[in-house]
Amino acid sequence: MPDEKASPAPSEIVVEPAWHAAWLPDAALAAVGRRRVAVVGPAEDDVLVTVLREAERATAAHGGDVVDPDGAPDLLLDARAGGDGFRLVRDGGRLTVSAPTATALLHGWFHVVRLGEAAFTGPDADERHAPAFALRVLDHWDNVDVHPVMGQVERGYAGGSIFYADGRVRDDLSRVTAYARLLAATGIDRVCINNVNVHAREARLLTDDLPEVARIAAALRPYGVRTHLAVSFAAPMSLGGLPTSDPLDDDVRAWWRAAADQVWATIPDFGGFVVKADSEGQPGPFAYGRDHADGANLLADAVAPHGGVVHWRAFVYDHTQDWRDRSTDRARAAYDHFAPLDGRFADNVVVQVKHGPIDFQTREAVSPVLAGMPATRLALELQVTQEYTGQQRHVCYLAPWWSENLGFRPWGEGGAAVRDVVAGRGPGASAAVAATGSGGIAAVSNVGDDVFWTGHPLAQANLYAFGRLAWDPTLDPAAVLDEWIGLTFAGQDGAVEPRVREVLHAVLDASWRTYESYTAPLGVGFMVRPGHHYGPDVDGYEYTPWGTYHFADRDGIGVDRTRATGTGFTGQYPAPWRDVYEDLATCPDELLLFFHHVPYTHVLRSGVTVVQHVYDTHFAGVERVREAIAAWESLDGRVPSDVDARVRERLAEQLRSAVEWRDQLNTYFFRKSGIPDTHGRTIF
Ligand code: GCW
Repeated sequence: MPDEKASPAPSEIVVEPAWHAAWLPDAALAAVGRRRVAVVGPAEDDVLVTVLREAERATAAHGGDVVDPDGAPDLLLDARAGGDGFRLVRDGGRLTVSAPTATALLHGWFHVVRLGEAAFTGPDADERHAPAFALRVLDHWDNVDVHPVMGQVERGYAGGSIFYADGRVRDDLSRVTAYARLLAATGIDRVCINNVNVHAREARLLTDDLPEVARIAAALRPYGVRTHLAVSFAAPMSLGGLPTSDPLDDDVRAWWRAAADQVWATIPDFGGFVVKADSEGQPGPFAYGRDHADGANLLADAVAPHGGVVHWRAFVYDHTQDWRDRSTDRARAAYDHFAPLDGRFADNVVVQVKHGPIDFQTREAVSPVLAGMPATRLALELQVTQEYTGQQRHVCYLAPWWSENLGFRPWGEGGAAVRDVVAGRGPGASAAVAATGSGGIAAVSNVGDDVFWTGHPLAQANLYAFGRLAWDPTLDPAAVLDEWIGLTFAGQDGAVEPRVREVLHAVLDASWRTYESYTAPLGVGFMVRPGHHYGPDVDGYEYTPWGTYHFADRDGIGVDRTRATGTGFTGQYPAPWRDVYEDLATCPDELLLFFHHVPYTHVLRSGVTVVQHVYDTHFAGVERVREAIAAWESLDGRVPSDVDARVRERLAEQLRSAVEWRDQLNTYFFRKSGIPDTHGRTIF
């Protein structure tokens, strides 16, 4: 136990006045701020100016200095080098970070910040650091107008939008620049600033509102973050007054080209478009008897002269399904629509695939689309915003789950992993896919105008971890969490009190598994309240058109997706998984109900029956939440009081909600099956 006096009192920890400093409090820059720092490179480059400002800010706060390059700096930051990413050389006490661009140098600067004292005191080194994925995007589901049902930010759990208020782009965008700074410190360099459900008001960002979009781009640019827009496939009609949006119509093609020309004329470093088409009511090429390659290539052609990219989402399924029809399987939809189109997408189209075939569930199989399109640039899409994972009221550190998805090997042990596929290194990758470094990664942001950015202060860890995994998907989630703790909870001297570190690991490391344990069991998914998706409702979606069913009856539960007797979804996987999932004896427990319909008495590979597993995990999950609360409360004054108060409030709600989940799920399955808990615990 360290001396009480050695730990900073909450009042000494610097918190930004208007919003929380997240992982960049001034204290996190203590080590670098104590040094003599020099910056060289093209002085007219906005991002180089940012690097210089960063160095000035850190050294002013901590007693170091910004010096001339030949003034014997401890840290030389040089933006005139060649190669990819940045190079870090430690020679004696002196550190040099060099990069070909100011943005790469900025990423190098934040790498040094992350390392803290170790950056300067470690053994001599010569390292190259480059991102695994060329495209690292955060998607915002922000609306300009408050949507009557979905609000300002669709699936947002952190207040309003940082970009928009009162039906327009905010006048003061300083917070957007602060956001870009946080993102740059993780390695994210692209942001799509509006909802993929493009409503009438938001569609106009593409045309009338371009000057306003340019202001947002200008706010992101100092930190090397490029702007993308979600666009409506029907824009030629709704904005251009054309009678059609048919992708093969000449006037439609000309309209999109002119629109793209205007965008790049206004914002020369604009990134590209994101499209949700023929999905949940959004317009798309199906209306004209065209397919998604026709649709995506239309936009690709328009943005190609400007070096732009089109992120085209594969989240296409029938949301007007009949629950009585057992032959339609939502899990099959993306593969059925997209795999046959492999090879037809232009080189600047990225097909963006949700990690699972259903919808960002706490547990589901990895999408087989990721293994089925070797001649297409694919991106993995994750959800940082916790729509299905506790809505930033529950602690749920998602990096272990994302890491499992990134590391999944669709062709079995020794084969390529998903992270290789989206980097253009999957088996059979076409020359174009390999040459582009493929589609990389994208995720839905969890940020809003809440003082802590993410509602739950500990949900900041998810945003940080997404950025770090986008840079290096092989990082260990616990190590990433450790970095985040080290920066976010740095005391004035830049160090974190060991007890704080220990408790944050205890609360966060296994929190995703805890969440899984008290919610829907064994990969079956959903069981959430319809619409807002918070809290338990086992049959909430069972008789709806959405295609997310569990088929529980008095005898058993689960979705038969086998080739032998079910929907045939297992056949979308290559070997060995098509057979591993097909066979009850080899299907992993955690996905059992995703692939099979089994009796409640079916014995899992773990040795317990399905129904007993439900009882055991739901009782245990609530206990884990109680333990997390006890651990947090033991911190008692070691974290800033505003963070402490917010976390306590959220933990109390998490416990209430976990108890509700436990009791509803246990009671539901007890009533359905009539099978009592072997331990005789209370089930209502
Ligand atoms: O998970 C679902 C959400 C929708 C969202 C959709 C999508 C933006 O419930 O709110 O719409 O996914 O990913 O397009």
